Amino acid sequence: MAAEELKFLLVLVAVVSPCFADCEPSSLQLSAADSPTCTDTAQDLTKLLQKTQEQQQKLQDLKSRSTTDNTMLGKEQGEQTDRGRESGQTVREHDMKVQTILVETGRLKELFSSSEPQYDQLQHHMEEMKKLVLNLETGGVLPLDGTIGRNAGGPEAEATQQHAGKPKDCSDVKRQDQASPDGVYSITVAGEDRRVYCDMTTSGGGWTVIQRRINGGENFFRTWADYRSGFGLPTTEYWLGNDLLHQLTAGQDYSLYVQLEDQAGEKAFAQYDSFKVGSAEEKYRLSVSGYNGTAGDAMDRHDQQYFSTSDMDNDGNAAINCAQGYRGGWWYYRGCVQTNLNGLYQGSGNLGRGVTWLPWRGSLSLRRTEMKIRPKDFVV
Ligand SMILES: [Ca+2]
Repeated sequence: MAAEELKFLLVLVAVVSPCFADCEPSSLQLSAADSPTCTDTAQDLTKLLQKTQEQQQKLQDLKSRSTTDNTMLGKEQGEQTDRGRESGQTVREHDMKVQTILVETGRLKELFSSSEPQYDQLQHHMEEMKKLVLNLETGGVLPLDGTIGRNAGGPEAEATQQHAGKPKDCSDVKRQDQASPDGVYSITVAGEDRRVYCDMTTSGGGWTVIQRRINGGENFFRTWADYRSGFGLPTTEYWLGNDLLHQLTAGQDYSLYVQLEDQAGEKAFAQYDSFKVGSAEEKYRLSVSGYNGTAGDAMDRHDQQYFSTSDMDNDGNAAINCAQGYRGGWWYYRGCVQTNLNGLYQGSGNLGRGVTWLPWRGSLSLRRTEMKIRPKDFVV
């Protein structure tokens, strides 16, 4: 703008100079209108003065607008700073909320972990209650859980079992108390406490149930790891676990009792004098012999076989995976099955992959099965 002002002043001087040069000062003062040249010049001068004033006004306007803009800019900057401050404050508030939520989540996790045993206990009691109701409805077909009777007396009743020494199996429980009813008891094997179902009545009692199917509520088509550690509930359907089977039968000679019931409610049994399960390194190899019973000897073909699951094929048949084909975990042999007690629970269906005992009911799936073991030297 300063350059434009300077240019304007130079033009002004250039225009006015001839006027002063051409006109006498007196004539300019007294009768400028008399001189045509000076009159024109005066008019030009007036216009230029007006333009000057206009330019000055414009300059003034621009200055004041600039000031206004600066003021507004300052104000906006101030507002932005405020907003930034507010934004920072909001982020801090969010951070604090997130921290609070994390602390609360941790507390809930802790609470949940500490509640798990109570939850398991409640779940167990619920199963017991369901069973009691079922018993009442069916007129006492299912055996009652002995722990209900024992726990009815409170902690004192539980202590009675413990003070008498920790039982390693159901035969110990029976020895400690001949009046022990059928039901769930705690046993201790290799320092590990486990809850198992004890059959205290069949053929003198003292049987530790290692497998049971009653209603198809439990999935038995499981992995090597599941069969190793065991699964299910002792009150309903379960597999004790291959590690525990090995630990129990490695230290003492055991017998096996297999109880079967078909869809019509017909019953049969198979008893074996000797039953042993090898270690994990031995792929839980089965040794079973000395049959007697009414169901026929289906285990004979499974004797000396390794345990197999769908994810661990030890069946000796290179062409197929028996565990996968027969949907279970078992001591499958080269021809797969003579019995498949851990197969699919199929009710009255017959798909050939069911809970079978071929010498008795062919490939018809059974309704109830129980495998239970007891030391060979147990005196009835
Ligand atoms: Ca195979």
